[in-house]
Amino acid sequence: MPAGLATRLKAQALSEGFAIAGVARLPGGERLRMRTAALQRWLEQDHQAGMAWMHDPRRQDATALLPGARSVLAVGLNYYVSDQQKPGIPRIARYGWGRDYHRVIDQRLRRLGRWLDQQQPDCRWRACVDSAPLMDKSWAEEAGLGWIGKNGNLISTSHGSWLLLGHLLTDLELEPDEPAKPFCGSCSRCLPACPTNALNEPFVVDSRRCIAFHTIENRDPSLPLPLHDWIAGCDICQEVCPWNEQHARPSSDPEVQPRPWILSSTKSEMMTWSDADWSEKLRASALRRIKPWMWRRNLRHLG
Ligand code: B12
Ligand code: SF4
Ligand code: SF4
Repeated sequence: MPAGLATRLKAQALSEGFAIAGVARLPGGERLRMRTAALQRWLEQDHQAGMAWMHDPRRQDATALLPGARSVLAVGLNYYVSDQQKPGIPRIARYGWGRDYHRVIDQRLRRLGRWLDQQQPDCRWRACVDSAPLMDKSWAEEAGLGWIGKNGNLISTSHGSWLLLGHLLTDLELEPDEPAKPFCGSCSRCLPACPTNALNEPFVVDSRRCIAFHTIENRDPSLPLPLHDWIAGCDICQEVCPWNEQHARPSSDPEVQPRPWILSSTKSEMMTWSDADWSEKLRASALRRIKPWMWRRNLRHLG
């Protein structure tokens, strides 16, 4: 392996617009085995609610996604912007304000993969963003990007938790980074801040009680809990985190800048939008996962 390839790959990742990058070696250390066991426990306790795909066995074995995989590059896209939604309007979580992060991260990871091809022509790689069954947060933690906080999000000391994650698996043996150390310490602010008690146990998100799950994933015509002003995802447990208060850095990346309608549209305006209007507003957005009828259901549920 050419000396310093991992260092150059991480530098290349930053030049692609990622805020942070690190490398881990498969199969990962003891903590990754604990995370895999925690995932199994989470599934057994039905915390995945209706998300049947969470049972995919490949999630517990990264080599199943790329046979012969030896290393993984973990990257974080900073999606924090200084804009705020107008007070009193239905709330939409920040991860959905800009262009669909799956597309943004995937395109950038593929460019990194092609760069790797030039450095090491016989190598193999695979880009994974969220929809690929990989334990994104656990691998990012292993690659030193940050730790999994008590609110269930990966937090970095440099950017807080406003990071969307992606991975590039490769069969190359890259020099790994140190796994991240946890820095929640004695803080537990996020736990009582969750208005629906989805964080009953630190680190464990019970999707059945999580507003993000119900607004985005629940396909039932009615919802079992109050949405506390949210109609698409929920950022409460991140907003209260001191690491975000102190370390969120507004990004100038054009891909994460908010669509104006998200910052200003009222409930009554949104209720008049047709399916075609929603489709237009949600072009190339991660929020497209929420179908027009679900937006209306969520809006009605606000009361
Ligand atoms: C399923 C899923 C959801 C579900 C379940 C949430 C969850 N936390 O698992 C729902 C729909 C609710 C959801 C919501 C959100 N999600 Co989501 N989601 C995922 C997905 C697809 C899988 C996550 C997963 O494996 N969950 C299973 C459980 C078992 O894993 P876990 O959360 O890591 O929890 C375990 C660890 O915390 C571990 N653990 C860690 N430390 C410790 C310590 C101890 C002592 C113990 C016992 C356990 C423990 O134990 C936990 C449970 O057993 C990932 C993408 C991916 N492919 O990984 C995105 C992902 C986690 N989501 C993401 C985002 C942005 C969100 C939202 C912020 C969106 C929003 N604003 O609405 C919310 C946040 C809700 C929250 N508080 O976590 C990002 C997170 C980025 C980051 N910086 O962490 C990801 C990584 C997507 C991405 N590619 O960027 N999500
Ligand atoms: S996203 Fe909202 S509902 Fe879900 S755990 Fe965090 S605060 Fe609770
Ligand atoms: S609010 Fe406190 S306990 Fe919760 S994730 Fe942030 S630092 Fe950790």
